[in-house]
Amino acid sequence: MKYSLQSYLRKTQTPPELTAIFTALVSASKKIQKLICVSSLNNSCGTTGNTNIQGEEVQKLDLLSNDILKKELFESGVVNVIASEEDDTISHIEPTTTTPQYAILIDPLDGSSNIDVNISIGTIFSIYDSRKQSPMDACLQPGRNQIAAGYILYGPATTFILTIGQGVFGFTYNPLSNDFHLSHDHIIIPNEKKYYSINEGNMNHLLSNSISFIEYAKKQGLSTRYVGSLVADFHRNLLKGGIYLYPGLKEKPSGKLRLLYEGNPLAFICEQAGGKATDGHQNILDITPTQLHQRTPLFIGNTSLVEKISTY
Ligand code: P6P
Repeated sequence: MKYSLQSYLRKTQTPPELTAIFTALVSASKKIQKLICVSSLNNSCGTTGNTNIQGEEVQKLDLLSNDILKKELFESGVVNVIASEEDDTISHIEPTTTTPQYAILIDPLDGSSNIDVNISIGTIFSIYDSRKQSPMDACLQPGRNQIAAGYILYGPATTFILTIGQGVFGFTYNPLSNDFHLSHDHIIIPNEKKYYSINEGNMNHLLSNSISFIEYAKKQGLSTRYVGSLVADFHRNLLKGGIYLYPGLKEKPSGKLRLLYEGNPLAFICEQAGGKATDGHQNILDITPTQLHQRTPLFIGNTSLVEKISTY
């Protein structure tokens, strides 16, 4: 049996506080995965009838996942502040010990509109040191300051992708051992570019640079793949080569995706795998956030494809 996530963290001498956070995320992901598998059987799928601060319909599993993640992370004893897509503002506790404290930013269940149609969805997380700032300022750091980041993809397999700044590694859940085992040792985005991912239904709302890029991508023979779950589209392009685009639109110049818990963690992962992420002008990781839920255009994947956008 390949390294478990825990044994891999020990082998790489991951700091014990980070190991505690990953242990909490593993525990939460096992619970979330089980809920997803039976959601259509126990009425936990569908919407709550409410909309969140994003103005999006809240799926029941969004809230259940959010609650599970926050409970596990705060119980780790090393997290003092959490920002979530599902919460209007931060949740924080006064540190009870002198051990390093961390801020975690999460998209509890990205792509949750796909739950009811059995398409892959995921939890995205971003980790910062929170000892030197107020709880809110700790969450508003540029992506470059991330200590670690990753996502758990709930698909045909449940895969935990992470980086602590020393490359990107993937661990896949084995129901027989009830544990995650190393399955992707040091992911590097392939030079061959296979896919471009964009909602072409927005064609009439796209700015000229995105339209020009789509034409370029077609001429280059890239295939289009778009499942409506950022984490799934990103993961496929990370492993196979390609680019995901959610650009600014004529009516929404900042686009749809959120900088803090979608753009930054995936940009950190992508850069660690040899790729790049920009907002069309600057590296995502260099943006200094001003608001928890601020949105950003996102172009992420092979460096050559991402930089091509900036030429338009
Ligand atoms: P659209 C899901 O709500 C999400 O945030 C991403 O996971 C996904 O890529 C995108 O929105 C889909 O948005 O406008 O294409 O339906």
